[in-house]
Amino acid sequence: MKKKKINEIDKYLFDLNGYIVIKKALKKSEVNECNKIIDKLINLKHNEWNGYVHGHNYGGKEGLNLQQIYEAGKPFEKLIDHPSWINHMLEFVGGKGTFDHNHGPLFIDENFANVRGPGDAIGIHSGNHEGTQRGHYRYENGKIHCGQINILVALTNIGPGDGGTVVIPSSHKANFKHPEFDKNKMFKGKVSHADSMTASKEVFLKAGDALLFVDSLCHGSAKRINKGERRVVIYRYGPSWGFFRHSYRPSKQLLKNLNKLQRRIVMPHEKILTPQGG
Ligand SMILES: O=C(O)CCC(=O)C(=O)O
Repeated sequence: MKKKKINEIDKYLFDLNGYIVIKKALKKSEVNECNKIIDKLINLKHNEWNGYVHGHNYGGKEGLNLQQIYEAGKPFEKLIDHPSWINHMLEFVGGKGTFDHNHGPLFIDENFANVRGPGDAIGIHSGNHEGTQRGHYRYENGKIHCGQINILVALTNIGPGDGGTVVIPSSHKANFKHPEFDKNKMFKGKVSHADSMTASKEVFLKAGDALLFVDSLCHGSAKRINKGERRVVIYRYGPSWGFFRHSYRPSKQLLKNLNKLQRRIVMPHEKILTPQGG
């Protein structure tokens, strides 16, 4: 598959809204391969391991996270530099031809699959009002420079009632906190309704479609009310000098399996300099 070029509309809409949807980012066969692997991991409990994949949740109703999912086999390794979005990440994280690329063009600081059932959701969070470095959006000298871009790929169809991701379009540039932000955050497992917030948009996706967004976009999800599961996979990309969000590190075996670009994205400093040698 050829690497998808960014078209001018993608760039315009990403700058304008802080997100874009890439339709059919994964082929049906790629979605099926990922789901087959998740089927085998789905019974992991919080804090249990299966190989190098870790079962995790935040203690509320956000569903099961399968952290370090890029350790779960080829179908997930392929997502690291997937042709449907790698050019978008390079362009939107930016830094080509600068110090930012000294040890590699990008870095994934978190990667996981998330599975939610009825009643699950994630509260609204992020937004330019927080002013964080990690999620920031900046345009300068004709270029976009972002601290973190997320790719969220649907592995099941996500329509009304399925608990779609909710965004506040353009909030990556907002100067004020959304007045309904605090009452729609996650509180002790209770979530109010991100999808009912003024100016919110719930993003519906078909399995294989991907939502790409800058992390400073104010976002969360609707509560799933339908039966069954919502499955997504999320990889977060930033500059090569970033660091891991959690305490996980890639396994030696994973690093061996990867191609050069993937390896640099997963572990930008391949050779560690010490007085004893690398
Ligand atoms: O689960 C979702 O729909 C939103 C994902 C999310 O909140 C995040 O990536 O921080």
